[in-house]
Amino acid sequence: MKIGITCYPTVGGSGVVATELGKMLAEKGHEIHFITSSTPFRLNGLYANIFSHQVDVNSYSVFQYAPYDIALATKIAEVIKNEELDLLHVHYAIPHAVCAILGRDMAGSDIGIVTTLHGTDITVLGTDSSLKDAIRYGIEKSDIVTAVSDSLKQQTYDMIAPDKQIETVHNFVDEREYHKHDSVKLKQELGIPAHEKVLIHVSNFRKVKRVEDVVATFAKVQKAIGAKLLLVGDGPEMSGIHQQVKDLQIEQEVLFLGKRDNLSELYSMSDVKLLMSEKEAFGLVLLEAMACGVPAIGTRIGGIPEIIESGENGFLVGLGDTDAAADAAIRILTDDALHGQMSVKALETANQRFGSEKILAEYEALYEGLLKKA
Ligand code: GMT
Repeated sequence: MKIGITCYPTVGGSGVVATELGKMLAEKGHEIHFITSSTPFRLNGLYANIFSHQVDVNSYSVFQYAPYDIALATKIAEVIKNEELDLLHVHYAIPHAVCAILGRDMAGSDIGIVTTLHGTDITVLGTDSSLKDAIRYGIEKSDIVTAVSDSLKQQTYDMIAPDKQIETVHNFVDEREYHKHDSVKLKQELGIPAHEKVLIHVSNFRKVKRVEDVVATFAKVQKAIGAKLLLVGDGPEMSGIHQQVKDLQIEQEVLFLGKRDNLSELYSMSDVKLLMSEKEAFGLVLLEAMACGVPAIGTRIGGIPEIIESGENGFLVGLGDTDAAADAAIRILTDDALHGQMSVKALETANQRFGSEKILAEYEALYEGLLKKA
């Protein structure tokens, strides 16, 4: 199949999933055309059957805002025609599904459009009355709509009420990239004693991630058993988090690592993963950690309970319940047998329930169904 993929190519779970999906589809022999504003950041390696079409957005002085959406739709139309695509798979209802619909119309084509909802397009933008109708339009005019969790699917029906069937297709990780590495040297290089326990949080430090709850949880764990916290990523809440760490006088115990590429090595040297978000359609970072054998503690919200089975591969806690999160972390970190069992379960979760082959097959079945209808 010749498949066009549009996503936000910069760092973010949806960009990661779209790019990894494109790479894996290419490995299975499909021809992939990324239509994006820049080359997706995970698009490393050379693939003879992956092509990248860049959307150029000019900013003319007469326009207050650069017309990205129109430029994207125009590019999509061009690629549909020139490359004779079989279908488009776009990530995010707005703007990407709406641009795909416009692009298809401009090309005079009846190509199928698959739209994947990732969360922010529904749970954040869906509350904006100026965008709600456009989101519904993007969903209803797509041929197939998928959501990355049952929770997001339900939220889409509750908030947007589209007259459209939505399929859940969970996210996956590339097991070849995310697996347990030998991280003894890295732990040494970071100055962490071999015996000391390590907790990790990875995010874009947006408000919804509640990183302050991660730090508050860690402060309680650290007081009880002594440990280190790795904070990986960067974003708008970072300066407040620095201040909180200072106020709690745990500067020596918290390592601010910024944006990193070697995530699977960092997970491999970690004993527990923390994700205390107030909104999370899926929580791809949980799966990445689990694929490296790391049990996770997360809030009982959004898609997180679809990944964490409390008491099996980690623990679920209430939103903002840093006492429960700290108790859960101390339990895992002070009981080697429990940690070992949870680590095995975490690996099983990532490799079996959310294995890349399984999820890829689900997407391919949807694509094939669409082509048969045409
Ligand atoms: O979480 C973010 O801030 C980034 C956002 C994105 O669009 O990349 O992530 C969303 O999509 C990911 C991939 O499907 C999911 O794992 C995240 O849970 C989801 N984020 C939210 O729902 C807040």
